[in-house]
Amino acid sequence: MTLCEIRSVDNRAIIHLDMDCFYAAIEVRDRPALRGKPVAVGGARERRGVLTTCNYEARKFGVHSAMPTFMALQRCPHLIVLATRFDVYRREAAVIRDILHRFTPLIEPLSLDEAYLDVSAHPGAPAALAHVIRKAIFQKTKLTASAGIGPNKLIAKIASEMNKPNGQFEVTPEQVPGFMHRLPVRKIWGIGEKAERKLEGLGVKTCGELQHFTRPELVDLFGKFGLELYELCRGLDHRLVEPDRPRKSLSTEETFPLDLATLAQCEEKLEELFQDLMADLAQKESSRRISKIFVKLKFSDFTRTTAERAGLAPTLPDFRSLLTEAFSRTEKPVRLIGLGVRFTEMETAEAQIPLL
Ligand code: TTP
Ligand code: MG
Repeated sequence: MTLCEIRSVDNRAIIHLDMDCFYAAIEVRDRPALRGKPVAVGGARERRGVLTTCNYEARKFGVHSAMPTFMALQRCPHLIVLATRFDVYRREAAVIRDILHRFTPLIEPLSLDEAYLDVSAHPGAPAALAHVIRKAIFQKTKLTASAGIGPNKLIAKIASEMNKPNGQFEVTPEQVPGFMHRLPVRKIWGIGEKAERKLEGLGVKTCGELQHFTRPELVDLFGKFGLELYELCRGLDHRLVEPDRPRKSLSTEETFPLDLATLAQCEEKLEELFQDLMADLAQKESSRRISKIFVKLKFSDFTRTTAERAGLAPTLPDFRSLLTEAFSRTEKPVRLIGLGVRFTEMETAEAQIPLL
């Protein structure tokens, strides 16, 4: 058990962070002439496209994600519909992820633009911290984010919608009963349209009203989920933030336009690849312990070999010796060289210690 898990699971400091109209915000940022205009991102009307999202100006017209583009244009004839640029969104998401990692290693991404952060171990007040995080994201990306702060994932996620866009909302543990009392049942994950209608038929609209049901009654209505619902409608959620698994290795590689016929030619390329790997390592995984280094070769006939050894340091001479070993196995012309390191498997507790 990690130190973090010793804390009560019901009283943690969780931030749910959600970028505002993420794809659309990126497009508007990159095309300042579009600022203030209704903008959506998705497939063209002519190709029976669907919108992935739209900005808040477009939402005023009733346009929303997953809406067919032709329908969106009926509601908002001036809507500007742009094609998606996933590579740009992914790059931006990685920049944001790096910013979040400055504050806690306990980050659970939900999608490209959404994540839970467990900041229980952080000395600062969680709402102030959410503010600092949002500001850091804006300074770096010129994109706004909204945040919800609460004692668990359920509350934090619901709270992040309360002051969207570019806002945040905190529900302290003391405020949970009042917050849940008024909350529409639909806000609870697991309650979809069908369940909402079922409850409405029983005269139940808010979580406060749902709290009058006993566990067996809820099981009768919703099966096993009824037991969870009994807790959720009281604002209790025992799910922990589950961080992404740390990467096991990091590598860099290059495919050459002309095959390298000799070891000397391969060695010439080694230094540049080595510098790339070192720069990447410093930026992304500066504090991880390295267990092995390796050199991978792909040959002109598309066969491949990897020379790998434990206990070697990631130095140029050590990579050179692995290159020699790999090359001498076949001496075939080389079309690709890859250099990499493998990390020691980290214990979760070890990953968390720096913040405690
Ligand atoms: P969301 O966070 O759901 O939406 P959003 O960021 O556009 O708007 P909000 O301000 O309400 O948070 O989704 C994030 C991105 O995921 C969104 O920009 C586009 C993409 N997406 C789809 O591709 N299809 C969908 O149906 C939805 C909902 C989102
Ligand atoms: Mg979003």
